[in-house]
Amino acid sequence: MSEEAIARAVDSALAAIAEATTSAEIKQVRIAHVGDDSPLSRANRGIKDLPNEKKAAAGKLIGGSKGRVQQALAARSKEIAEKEEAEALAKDRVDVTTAVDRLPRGARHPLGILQDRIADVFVGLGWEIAEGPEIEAEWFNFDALNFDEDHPARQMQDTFYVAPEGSGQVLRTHTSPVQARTLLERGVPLYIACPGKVFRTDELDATHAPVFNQVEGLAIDRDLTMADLVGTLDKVAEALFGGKPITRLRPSYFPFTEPSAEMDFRCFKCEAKNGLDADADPACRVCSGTGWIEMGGCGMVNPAVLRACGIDPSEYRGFAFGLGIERILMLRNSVTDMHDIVEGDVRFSQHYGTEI
Ligand code: FA5
Repeated sequence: MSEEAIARAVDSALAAIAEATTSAEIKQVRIAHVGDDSPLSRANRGIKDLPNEKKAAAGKLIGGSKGRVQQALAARSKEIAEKEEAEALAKDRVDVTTAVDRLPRGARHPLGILQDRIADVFVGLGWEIAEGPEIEAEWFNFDALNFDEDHPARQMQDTFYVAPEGSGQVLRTHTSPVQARTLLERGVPLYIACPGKVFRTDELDATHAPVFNQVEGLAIDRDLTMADLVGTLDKVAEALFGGKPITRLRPSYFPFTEPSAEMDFRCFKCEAKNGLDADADPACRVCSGTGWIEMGGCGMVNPAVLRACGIDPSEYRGFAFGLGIERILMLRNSVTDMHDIVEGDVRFSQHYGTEI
């Protein structure tokens, strides 16, 4: 290849490089002008066929020419890459002021909201909120509450025992152990409410769950009577269900209260506002036509419990009650199936709105 031909090859390569505007074009220019089949590469391969005395000069010329083309290629490639990147960034620009699809909003579970609301009711009455552990000593869960050694509630079908056998620990089956704990810790007089989780070996069905919530109430003072218990329950019912709810107590039995009662609220859905059973709506789905809704157990604290906690029952007495919070939620908001409460589908929680 003559010197002129090499100069022409260089000129034509530099012109092609200058004209290329995209990375695809510059790639083609590279193949055409410095690729294996390009005039300069062919000339390079031809050096070996030249007479020895011409080889050095030819090598210098061709190598230098190819070097110039490659430098120009590198410079133009860099320009093109920068230009293309700038264009891509401009095209992908995000307008941060544009409205975007939000992540689906979560919701507080209505049980938590109701629990806070119940706690507020008691705080409003001047009571304190107490807490106890969910893994509880058998002594607090049963013995301190006057349960006999062979009380059926101690049997495995009701209680989750914590391994190993004989550990003396259970998952608390009710919030009542908080009674003994707070009596021992805080002394008397005492007015406490304790909302919290409890555990029983119940199957999950429309009205039962193995893990559910109760709120315990305990008031111990010098002159408390059943009338104070009824007055307190009326206040709680009024705060939770609105209006002037009517409550009734039915005789019952709990080892830790004497006398004991089941507490019913007059059905808030029926028209039976006068408290007469005959007024109940036989078709009412909330109370099954009875006119009454069972809310929990209550009674005057058994002197044996006070004695177990070092309190003189001739000086102090009081009342206690335990309400099922799921039960309150079901009745208050017409939830017909416990599964909806425990399954954790956010759509269930969402329509309660969020109260902080
Ligand atoms: C008790 O647990 C007593 N500790 C209540 C008490 C406290 C009585 C203080 C006297 C003084 P009971 O086992 O009846 O009582 O449960 C109380 C409430 O918990 C029931 O009325 C019901 O509303 C709720 N409950 C019981 N078992 C379940 C369950 N498996 N799922 C959901 N709620 C339940």
